[in-house]
This record gives sequence, structure tokens and C-alpha cells, in this order.
Amino acid sequence: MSPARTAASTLITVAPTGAETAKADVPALPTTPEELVETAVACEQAGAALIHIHVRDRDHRPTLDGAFLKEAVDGVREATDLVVQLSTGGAVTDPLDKRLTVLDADPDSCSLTCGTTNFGDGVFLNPWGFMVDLYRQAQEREVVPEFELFELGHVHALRRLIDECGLPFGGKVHVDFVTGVPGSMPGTPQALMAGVAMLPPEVTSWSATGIGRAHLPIVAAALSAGGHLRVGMEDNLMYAKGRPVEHNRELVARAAEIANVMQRPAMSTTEARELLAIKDRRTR
Ligand code: KMH
Ligand code: ZN
Repeated sequence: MSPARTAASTLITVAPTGAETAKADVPALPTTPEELVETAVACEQAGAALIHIHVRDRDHRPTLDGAFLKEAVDGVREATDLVVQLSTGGAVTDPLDKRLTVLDADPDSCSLTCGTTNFGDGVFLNPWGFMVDLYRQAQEREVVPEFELFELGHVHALRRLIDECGLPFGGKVHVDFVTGVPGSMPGTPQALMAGVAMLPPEVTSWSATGIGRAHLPIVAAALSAGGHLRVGMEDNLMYAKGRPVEHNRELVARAAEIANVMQRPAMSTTEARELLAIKDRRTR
């Protein structure tokens, strides 16, 4: 990607829930369908244009159950104009074949992690065959993947994926650097810039997120380098030292404020749909 193609505005993705934090530990985490929709509406108003969803069951545990996924997709789609992205990463304990069923819920977009990585004490498995199966399924169903890059090796694997399978539905290639996962790529501007420098020319936009303490430094680094942002309680539970996040809206609003100061204001959902070449599945 050439710096000349830096966007004038900023795509803000919110990842409100994730699969790692227990509701009992963080009651502010949106885990019910009602909380998810309320969060989506509030975050859209605060400047988000895309939502990355992990679904929980009625006991607030992570699930890939199709009925829960469909309920989440339909609920957010009815209440907002956000681009609806489902996680295909799930939790580290989720089996690969179950993760391949996520697209049955008909999201606009899906995450697609470009390789296996350390994930704290666990291993987040993404073997080559799984990546190819998921990518081909997304192409067939006209779902736009967001390529998740946790490691520099994942950038190289993206090159191989494009060579072997071609471009995604719509022809745009959007990637997200997930930095600061313990044991994976560190959440530093230096590591992020190394990844950006390696991006294949087919990449049309990139965003970044920093886990935990890396959150704000990565916001600043990504904006400075022409990237887009992902924020949310999946990645960061602290608004500041000693001050927990009370609502995902706060993280989105702060990201939008910083983007505004950097003269790259938050992108509308219409602009985001164009940027990512999203097929219109809206019902309202
Ligand atoms: N929960 C992580 C194991 C994704 O959503 O695609 C995987 C993850 C990535 O969050
Ligand atoms: Zn996720």
C-alpha cells in the first residue's frame, strides 16, 4: 500500500465483547442480545461504522451456536447501519469445523486470521487448510473477510492466500493488525510499522488494535501512519489507569475524538460500506 492512498477519514471498528472475559468479572461487558444491540446503537452514534461480534449464550459463555449468531446479526442489522462482522476466531477452545459454520448466519463480514499464534497461555489455531476453506466459503457467500494479522508471518501468509485464492468478494482487501496479545506481535509502533511495510500491494485498507496497555499507543500510531482503528472491550477493559471502561461507547468516542484532532474524522457507515465493498443485506 502506498502512503498516498491514506484515507481522509477513519474507519472505527468496535469489538465490544470478545470471548475471553467473564461477565461475572466485568458486568459492563455486553453479553445478552439486548446489551449487544444497545451497545451497537450507542457505538454507531459515537462514531463506529463496523462491529466485530462474538456471541454469548444465556449463561454469558462464548458460543458459536447458529441461532445465537443469527439473533445477533439480525438484531444489530435491524437497529443500526453498522457493517456486521462475525468473529470466526471464537474462543481458543472452539473446534475448527464449528468455526466454519459461522457464515451460515449471513454476516456482512467475517474475521479471518492468517495463521496460528500464541494466545496468552493458549494457542489460537488457524492452519492453512482452515484458512483456505473459510476464505473460499466467504467468497462464495459474498461475505467480505477482514484479515486478522497477529504476527508478521501472518502478513506473509496473506500474500500466499491471495496468490492461491484470489481477491475477496468486492475486490477490496482490508486487514487488521491485532497487537499486544501475550506471546504474539507486541503492541508497539515499531512492530506495527514493520507489518505495514510488509503489506501486499493488493491491500486497500488497514486498521490496528492494541490489547490492554497498547490500546492508546496503537491508536496514535495507526492514525499517524494512515491506518484505521479497532477499539472495544474485547481488547481493552481499562479506560485509564485505575478507571475501568464503563461502556464500549467511551472507547469509540475517545477514538473518534483523537481521529478528529488528527484531521481524519470518523467515517460514516456509508463510507465504510464503500471502503470495504460490502454487499447490502440491510432490511430497513
Ligand atoms: N478470541 C480469540 C481466540 C477473531 O475474532 O477472529 C480469537 C479472536 C479473533 O478474537
Ligand atoms: Zn474477536
